[in-house]
Amino acid sequence: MLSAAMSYFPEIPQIPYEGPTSKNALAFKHYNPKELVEGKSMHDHLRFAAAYWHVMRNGLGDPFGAPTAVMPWEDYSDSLSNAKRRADVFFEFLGKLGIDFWCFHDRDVAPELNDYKKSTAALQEVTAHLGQLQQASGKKLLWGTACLFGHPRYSQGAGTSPNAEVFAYGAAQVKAAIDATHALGGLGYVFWGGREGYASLLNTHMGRELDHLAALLHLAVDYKRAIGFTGQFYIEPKPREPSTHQYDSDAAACLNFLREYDLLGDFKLNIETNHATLAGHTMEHELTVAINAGALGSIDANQGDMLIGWDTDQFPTDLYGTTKVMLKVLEMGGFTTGGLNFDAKRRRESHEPLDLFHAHIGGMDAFARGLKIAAAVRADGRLGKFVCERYASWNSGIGQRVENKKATLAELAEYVSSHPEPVIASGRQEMLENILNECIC
Ligand code: XUL
Ligand code: CO
Repeated sequence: MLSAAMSYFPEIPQIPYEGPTSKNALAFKHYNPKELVEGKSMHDHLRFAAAYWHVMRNGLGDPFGAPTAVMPWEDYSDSLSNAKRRADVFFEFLGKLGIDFWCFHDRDVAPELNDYKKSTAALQEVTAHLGQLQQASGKKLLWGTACLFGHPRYSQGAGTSPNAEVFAYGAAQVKAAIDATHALGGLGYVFWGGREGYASLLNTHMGRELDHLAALLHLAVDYKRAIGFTGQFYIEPKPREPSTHQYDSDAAACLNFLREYDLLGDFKLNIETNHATLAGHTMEHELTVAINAGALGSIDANQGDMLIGWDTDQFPTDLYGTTKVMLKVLEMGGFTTGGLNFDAKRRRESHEPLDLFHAHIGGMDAFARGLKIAAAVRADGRLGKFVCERYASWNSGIGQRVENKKATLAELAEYVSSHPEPVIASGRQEMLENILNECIC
């Protein structure tokens, strides 16, 4: 365990809030955890989490070049001492930024040893160490997950593998990852279908694969109940990358799958910004689809690069983006089990440990501003009022009868026959965009 005097980031102070006029790169300009917004602290609205896989395990390699990240604490071995030291580094990192939640994959925190029993024993040992670090720091696990996409055995899927033994291996790995999450008091558990999809229908039985994926999720629900794990299960939609066709391609596809297989009562969605844009949607579209189904659970906060077109997992800096996300979160009444997990990595050129801090400070400030702007939009009230008035014709008369399922087609024909041509009001999109810009100050 890390001794109090020892530091892996000796040059980095505890990151303070200094306000919008500060020029200190290692200070928050907008994220003031105790500041109240709509009567609740920023800390409790935003529930920031850091992703273990990006902070501790992402070497920043790309398809054309070697990893660049400088990690002075690493000996790059699969040893448990290396894994535990990494955990110490991560918790110092969380402490200095004031990030109180974290997320992990089983193989981020403990090594894959190409042997289920050995890998699981390693995970259990590192989990015990992580539990001590949580206890000492008060940090909480937002969610855990199993990496069912990295190892070659999963190259053709895990829950959707054509090979039943691979399915069994994936299920066994899910069991061990749920156990670790449960042991750490995790508030949730995510299923991202990393390779749950296909590249060609020439070799794929789509119907059987979907049935098997649902079977895996039902087995996980049964297990969760059996061991008394009360964390929320989430599915994380994403199209393409890695499979050409992912079964969980967007929020609507996931909701349809969950309904079809009678899983909707046990799952919510974990929506990620860069996944939404890869699906050809905006993030607020995906959030709205999830909210409408009562199924928005958590958010993987990042942003993509529209010029590159793959999952670049960049830190969120776009204030329109963070504002629109926070408008949806406020509209929903805030997170319950979920939060804002920075599923984001530095650019390959930002290879120094210091850049980890700049990246998270920027993301936290961008969301703090988004929260303040969203609250200002709601206090201003013009956008909300406009939408209410736009749909006012549904509140009485023929509109109300349709909404209440009282009207008949014959009645509507009679209504139209005895009324003049409808006059539709302007949607005023540009005026509303101007109002949003007025609130961004
Ligand atoms: C991949 C992705 C994953 C999930 C967890 O694009 O977002 O990191 O969040 O497996
Ligand atoms: Co993600």
